Amino acid sequence: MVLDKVNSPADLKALSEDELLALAEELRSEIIRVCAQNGGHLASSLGAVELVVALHKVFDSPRDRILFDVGHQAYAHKILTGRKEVFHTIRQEGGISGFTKVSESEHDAITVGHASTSLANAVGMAIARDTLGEDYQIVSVIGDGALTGGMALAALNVIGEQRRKMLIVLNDNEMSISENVGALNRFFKELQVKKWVQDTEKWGRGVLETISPKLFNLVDRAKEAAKLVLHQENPFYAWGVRYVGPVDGHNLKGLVHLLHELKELDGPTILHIVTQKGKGYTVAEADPIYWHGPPGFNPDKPEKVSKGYSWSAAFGDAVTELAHLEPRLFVITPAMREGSGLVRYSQTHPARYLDTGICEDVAATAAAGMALRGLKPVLAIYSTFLQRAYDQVIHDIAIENLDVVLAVDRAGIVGGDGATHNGVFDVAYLRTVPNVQIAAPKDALELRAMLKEALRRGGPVAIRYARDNVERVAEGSWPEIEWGRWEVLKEGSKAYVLTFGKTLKYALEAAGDNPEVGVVNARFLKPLDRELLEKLALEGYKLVTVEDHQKMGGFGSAVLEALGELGLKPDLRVLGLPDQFFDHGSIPRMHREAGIDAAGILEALAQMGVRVREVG
Ligand code: TPP
Repeated sequence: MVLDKVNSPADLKALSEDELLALAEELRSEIIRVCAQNGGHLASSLGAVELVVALHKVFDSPRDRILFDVGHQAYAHKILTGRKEVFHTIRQEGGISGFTKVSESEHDAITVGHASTSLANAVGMAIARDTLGEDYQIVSVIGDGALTGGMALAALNVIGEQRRKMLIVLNDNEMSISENVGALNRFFKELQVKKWVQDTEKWGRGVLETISPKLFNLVDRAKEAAKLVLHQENPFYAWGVRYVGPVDGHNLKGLVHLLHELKELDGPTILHIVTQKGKGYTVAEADPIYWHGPPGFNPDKPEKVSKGYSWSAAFGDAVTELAHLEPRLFVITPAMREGSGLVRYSQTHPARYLDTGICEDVAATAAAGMALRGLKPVLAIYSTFLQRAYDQVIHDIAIENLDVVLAVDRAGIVGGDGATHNGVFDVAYLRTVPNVQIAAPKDALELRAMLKEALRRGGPVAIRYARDNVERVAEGSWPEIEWGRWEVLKEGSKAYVLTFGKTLKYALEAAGDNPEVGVVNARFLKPLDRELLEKLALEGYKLVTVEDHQKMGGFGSAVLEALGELGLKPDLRVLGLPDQFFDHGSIPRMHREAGIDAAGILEALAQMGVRVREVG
């Protein structure tokens, strides 16, 4: 095995071209083996193997900085940079991260997980390098999906003006998680076609057919489109960035030679490589959407597995039905059709569906524009990615109290993706914004009731739910809900646990059949049910608030503020996530550590003198 000889990029530099080819195949096998075991970003990492090998052959990491946008395609980079022995722990409790992480390795240039940050980081690094009089190269690897992000495009504007030495490798596989979208993406396709048409003319049809019949079919199909661009300027030229490509990103020897050529060029250069997502693994090539980030699988017999009925699916089913009842409903996703449960919706209501690309800010402000002109937009967005659209929520949506529903998915600690993806800030950052209301359903029926009522009432409403499964409900179920009212799920004689969403199950578990402990489904986080809160406090109940969210600024804080305004001081404990980041790992372990699980609730109750069963 060539890989046995490689423990660092320096070892790789000593290999012959043929050994490099063997190494690439061995890396593929290792990535497949470990993803089969742990799950992970399989297809993206398989597509980038040759690129990673070529970069480490030509550049000198960690002196040269190699930045991976999103950082999910860097598995080969991890294996090659001293993490071979621990690669099998990727995304696991105590193991290495699924993304690049500065504190994990000197070879990881940026800590990342959200898309479109690498170019701004790269220009910042180039400025630092030049200001400090240092000399090294900065290479940013960015996918065509990540390049749809406004941050990346705005950074190009700075890069083109600054004209500092850097290399941007555009890894174009025509896929984001789903098919990539946007005008720039169409242009990249046209560039590819243009190149192939030129090659056809140069080499003749026969040669190209034997090289790549698939590409050739595409040329035939897209010749019309090609005519449009053959005589047009390349847009990167206008940006002041040198453009090279498109070239085959799986031709390892070719890549090595080309990168050597580009390595010392001054100013910014874009190398456009064309790759296939899932390369080298038949199922992943055929269905790169499923194999973008599959759970574990049998590598000898890879099959799709059902992950169960998720909150996202429940949301997707609800909006698909609701759109039949509400003709002004319009659903927006920033590049998360699959993750947000919107495949069926997008097929059923294609005219009332928009994928903005990885551009949460545009998604939020487009929702505002739709609401200003009479639509009822629902923006389906992960809690962690909504962070990218905070100003848009305030400035474009909330000030004019526009009718925009935010369907906030993946709320709480998410597990394998780690600190960059935990949805643990949204209650805090949303509840400070005037006009924004926040609800959190306990089940799919409540989700439906909240969605319907949010659309009826208008104004900005965030409905938050976890990365979890939920019980499926019958089509056509549209129960009513009393807006702003909490629900007492269990009466207690001495104490009440106030919580919502995922942690309700912990509260019910802790309460069990203990007559002293009651449980409230605090399903409205803003406004709170002040009437019930006041009643419980006045009647002398001890209170415990629980949330899978930062303690600071969250639900417990809101309860304390309300009690403070009412001049009430019940015996109260606030349970939530402490002032720290949680890395990837086991959700129950992190909930235990934070003390927000059943045992944590029992501990808090015991401290307040409530009789509870043995705390284990
Ligand atoms: N929004 C942000 C800000 N960050 C994210 N990581 C995502 C959404 C979710 N996401 C992760 S990877 C990805 C998306 C949308 C697609 C990236 O596509 P591309 O950059 O082309 O890389 P590929 O996986 O195709 O190699």
